[in-house]
Amino acid sequence: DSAQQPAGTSTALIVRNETPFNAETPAMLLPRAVLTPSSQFFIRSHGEVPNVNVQQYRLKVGGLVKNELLVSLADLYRLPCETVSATVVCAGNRRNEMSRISPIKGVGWDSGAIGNAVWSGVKLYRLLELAGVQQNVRHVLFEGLDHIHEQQASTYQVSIPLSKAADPNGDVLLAYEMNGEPLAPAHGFPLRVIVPGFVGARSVKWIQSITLSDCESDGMFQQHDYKLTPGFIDAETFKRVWREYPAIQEMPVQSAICFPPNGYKHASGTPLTVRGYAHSGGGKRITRVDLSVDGGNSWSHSAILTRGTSSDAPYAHDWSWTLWEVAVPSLSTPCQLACRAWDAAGNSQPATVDSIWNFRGLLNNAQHRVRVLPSA
Ligand code: MTE
Ligand code: MO
Repeated sequence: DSAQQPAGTSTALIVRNETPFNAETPAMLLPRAVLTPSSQFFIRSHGEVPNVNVQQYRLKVGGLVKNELLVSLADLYRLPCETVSATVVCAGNRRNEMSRISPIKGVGWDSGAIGNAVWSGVKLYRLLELAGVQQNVRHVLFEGLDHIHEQQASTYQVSIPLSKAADPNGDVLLAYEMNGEPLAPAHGFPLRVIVPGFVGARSVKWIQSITLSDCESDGMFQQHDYKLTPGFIDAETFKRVWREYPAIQEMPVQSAICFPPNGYKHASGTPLTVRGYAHSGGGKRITRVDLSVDGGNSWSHSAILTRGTSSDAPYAHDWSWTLWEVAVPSLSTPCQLACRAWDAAGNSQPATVDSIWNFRGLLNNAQHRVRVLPSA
């Protein structure tokens, strides 16, 4: 097993796929620290980790630009270095709960395909200014060096809107450091994109080119995967109707109970501290997390929040998750705990997984439920 374990990654990770290596953080470890240790940070890769020669490495910035750029790492290190604290979350986080309703193809994740880190590097808008954006540009395309397993010949390609990419306060970063250390190979060494507030799929690792364009990426991860569909669309139907659905960009509001785990045994009538995370897309601040001890029939507790974004920045810049805890003075068991978060736009989570089930198992942000059993 350890033969497959990439360098610098913790053996505590739950391996979901060996080749390519995909693994999640045991949810119980997540609320321990606002910054997820890099070694415990989940890994989602669609292909093998590419071997990069740092001397020869050049990032290409091209497409509809006034001056095409070929940027070495040394060039990047000479530009202003900025640090952004941001959560990365996979669109498939919590897919396993959807698979229990009806089987789904895709990596099986519990609630640990999420992590929060500080990322350092050069803001993308600076490179866009250096390259000169032509007037008809609407999208910024990213291409990784890796070759994806699902489509042997193709590299990993996605895009984000120019409005996000070119906004200095959008904080899109070309990051060479994670938590104050050089990126690990599995997390995108030597350079990756971080698109705060967007689905993890847009934060392209091992970035080799940035292309300015009047249209979106035509890559499969922009057009055919990572789209949210209604429950009545199946894989076959989707092959005809994929154009009708937009690519997922900003994440919805989300929260999960990380402790206790499902099926935890607890002496009835004694205190229990419940812990978890909450996060919303687009930088929207988490304003509240509610806890229910009766499966969501009533919401009896408000959580104490620990924000991952330390500044008092206005509502649109909370890129980091919020950790939360509720000390329940006396919990009668058996019971079902449920949590729901609210964000600054007043969004909250759907009550049931059934109501948002989709054939790809994406964006499961239903209220998270955990059963607690009496101890013997
Ligand atoms: N970038 C490249 N080049 N190749 C990939 O397969 N996976 C994406 C994104 N960037 C991916 C990629 C997905 S789906 C997610 S969720 C995040 O990387 C995961 O980032 P992490 O592995 O650092 O946690
Ligand atoms: Mo992902």
